[in-house]
Amino acid sequence: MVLILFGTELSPPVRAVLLTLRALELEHEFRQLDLLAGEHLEADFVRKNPQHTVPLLEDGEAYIWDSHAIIGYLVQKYAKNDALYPREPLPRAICDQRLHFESGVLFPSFKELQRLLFQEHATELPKQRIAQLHESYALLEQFLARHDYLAGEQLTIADFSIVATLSTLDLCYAPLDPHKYPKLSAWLARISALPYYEQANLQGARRLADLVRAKLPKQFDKLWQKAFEDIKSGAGKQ
Ligand SMILES: N[C@@H](CCC(=O)N[C@@H](CS)C(=O)NCC(=O)O)C(=O)O
Repeated sequence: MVLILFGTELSPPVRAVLLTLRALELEHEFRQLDLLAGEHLEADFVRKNPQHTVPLLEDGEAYIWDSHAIIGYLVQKYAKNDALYPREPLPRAICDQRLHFESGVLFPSFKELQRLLFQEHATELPKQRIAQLHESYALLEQFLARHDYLAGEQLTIADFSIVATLSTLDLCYAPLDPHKYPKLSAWLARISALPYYEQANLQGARRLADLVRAKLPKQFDKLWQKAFEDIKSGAGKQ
């Protein structure tokens, strides 16, 4: 039975699932939904997921939603080993803590910015919302203090969950300053080197950044001027 993923590549949590599917080399069908056109509110989709969020995974008779539940399920059910979602209590707890951080802290900041821009049609980003993103970046920098990956010395689904949102925030709302967040920048480069990263995550993040740029041309250019200056001055080189 082929797994069916409902969503859009514009959505970070959908891309966290795409990264996991690709890492596990699982065959799947990707059914695209246009959220801006309200396709996730249509009766057929709401019957499958009353919370009408994407991603939604269909596996045989089962419908599973929330990216964190989906990616944990995929590893537990289909992976050849538990490396991507450790079974030992302490490594599992650390991985879960990072997943909850994405769900409870990082993603809500992103979703609020999206709401302001695409529903309230804000023409400027509130400073305090951007400051909140930097608080999250600083915490992630600390999570990476002693290890190369977010939950330890090996890649886990916590990296997939957080990279999908973080890379989107970096491209759309708050470019990551490699001077300020050297470990986080190096981690992003490390994950970006995965062979499936560009297709499973970067393409969608770039597509969303184009939409954000069209909404906020002035602010976007200011954000990016700073990022380009950093690049020109050699900041971020490892
Ligand atoms: N915590 C959820 C968040 C899912 C979510 O809010 N997705 C957004 C797209 S990025 C969505 O479906 N928005 C439509 C809605 O909330 O009705 C997850 O990780 O799956």
